Amino acid sequence: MPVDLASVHPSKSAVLVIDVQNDFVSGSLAVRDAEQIIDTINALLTLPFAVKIGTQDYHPPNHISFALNHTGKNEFEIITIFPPAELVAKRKNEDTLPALKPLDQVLWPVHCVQNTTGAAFVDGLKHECLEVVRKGCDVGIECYSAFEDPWGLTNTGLADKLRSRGISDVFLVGIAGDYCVKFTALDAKKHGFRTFVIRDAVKSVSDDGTEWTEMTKAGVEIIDTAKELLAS
Ligand code: VGL
Ligand code: ZN
Repeated sequence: MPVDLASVHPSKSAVLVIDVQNDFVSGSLAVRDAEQIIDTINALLTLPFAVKIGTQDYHPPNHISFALNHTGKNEFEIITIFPPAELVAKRKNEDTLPALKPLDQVLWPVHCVQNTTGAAFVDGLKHECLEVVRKGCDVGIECYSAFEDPWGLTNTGLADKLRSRGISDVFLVGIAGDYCVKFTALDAKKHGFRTFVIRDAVKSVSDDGTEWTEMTKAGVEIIDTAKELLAS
């Protein structure tokens, strides 16, 4: 069903440009054809969104998601990770809360290391207008979502930032559709934002397309092409 864009107000809308960084476009974790969405994203950034955010995956060199940091493990193998005890202990009323479950973690090539070119926005992206939000900065925590880690132990402040600026609707574009875009969209919805993902401004690692079904089921609205917004 086509999305009713007449109900969208730019003054209450934010665009979230997810992880358009060198390593995901031409570097160690390059997503196929990712360079093809840059012009579309730049065109969207000319629209009068009240808030324009650019997220960066931003890992320390010893990050838990890097295969290199796990002796005897290969890239793309899956391991089980546990919530870091020192962060769990800091939870308010920890003794009354349900235990946090271990999670599967894909082991990635080293990517988006803090203060490296790989972590920088790609040159072609018109990023001067973007407010930067960084995630994955803690050694022991993977954080695909630009809002918070999967255990809710750390958060980037993005939800509060958007709320304090009167944002009700968010539009997501970027990389990777099946990781950071998907998890950010699901969290945006969970936080109560009307959430749109612009399909032709997203590239995924896998091409099975399951992320689109998953997002739709969660109430995320998919806009097939940026042209629908650029023309409205
Ligand atoms: C991402 C894999 C590892 C992403 C981040 O930005 O989608 N994917 N870290
Ligand atoms: Zn990462």
